[in-house]
This record gives sequence, C-alpha cells and structure tokens, in this order.
Amino acid sequence: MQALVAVVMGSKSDWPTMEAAAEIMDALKVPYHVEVVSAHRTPDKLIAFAANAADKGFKVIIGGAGGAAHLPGMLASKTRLPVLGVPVQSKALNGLDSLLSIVQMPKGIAVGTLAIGTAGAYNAGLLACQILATHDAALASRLEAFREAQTQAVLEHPDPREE
Ligand code: RP5
Repeated sequence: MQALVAVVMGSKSDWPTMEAAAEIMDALKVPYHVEVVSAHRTPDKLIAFAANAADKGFKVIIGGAGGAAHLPGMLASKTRLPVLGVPVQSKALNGLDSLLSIVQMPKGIAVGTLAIGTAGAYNAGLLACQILATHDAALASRLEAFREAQTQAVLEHPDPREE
C-alpha cells in the first residue's frame, strides 16, 4: 500500500520515541514509511529525501530529532509537504535544546512543532491523520470513533483512585 506519511528521524536511538507516531497511525490504519535520515551525518540523503518526497506520494512528513535538531527545518526547506517536527528528549538538556531548535523557524519556511518526547510523537502521528482526513471520509470516521472512545474512557472512570 502507498505510504502517505514519512516518519524520518535523525538516529536509530530516536525510534523508542518515534514509534509512538507509528502506534497511532497503525490504530487509524494510515500507511506510513519509517527511515533514519540525519541532517548532520547524512546531509545529502536528507536533501534528496525531502526533494523527492512529494513525487513518492507522501502527503505529510514527520521529522523527529534531538539535540541540535535541524532535521525538520531542513526537510521543510526542500519540500512543500507539511512537515511536523518532534523534539526528541535529549540526555543533556531534557529536550529543551531539541524543542528550541525545531520550533524557532525563521519566517517563510514552516514546521509544525509538537511536544517534547513520546506525547509529541504520538500527536504528530495523530495530526498527520487529521490532515489526511480532510480528504478521506473513511479516515475521518475512524478519527471520530477514536476520539469518542477516548472521551468515554475518561467519563466511565472518573475516580482517580481506581486502578
Ligand atoms: C540527533 O542526535 C538524533 O536525532 C538523536 O536524537 C541525537 C543523538 O543521536 P545518536 O548519537 O544516539 O545517534 O541527530
């Protein structure tokens, strides 16, 4: 099946964070591709990947990286596809470095920045699904069902002491 979302990350070490994006896309039955593409270690691959992404049929790119996290911004500079950036939680600065590197894009090249860590990765996957759902009624229905189930799970278990 044609992958609609590309999930790229700077290192294999980012996968434990980025697999949260895969988790929600699996749940919502959205086909995706995952690949390590490093802004610093494989810069030529990064440029080629972003430049060819639209022609390959991707509709959204999710880029996760930590530290001096140039990956999402550099991807965005070479593609018109929406790029969602996930700041991976770094050891040295707890991901604040990653967040600031990704969120502070100069005017003219946009990156949609999510939260630090697995919540951000999960929400990047969710947001990618929401973007695709603007042109996919079946996916829109699955999203509505997901949100309803989430709401019901909270409403049915209001006691915070409950296991
Ligand atoms: C970044 O450097 C990666 O995105 C990763 O978060 C961080 C550390 O990479 P490794 O040294 O674990 O490969 O480029």
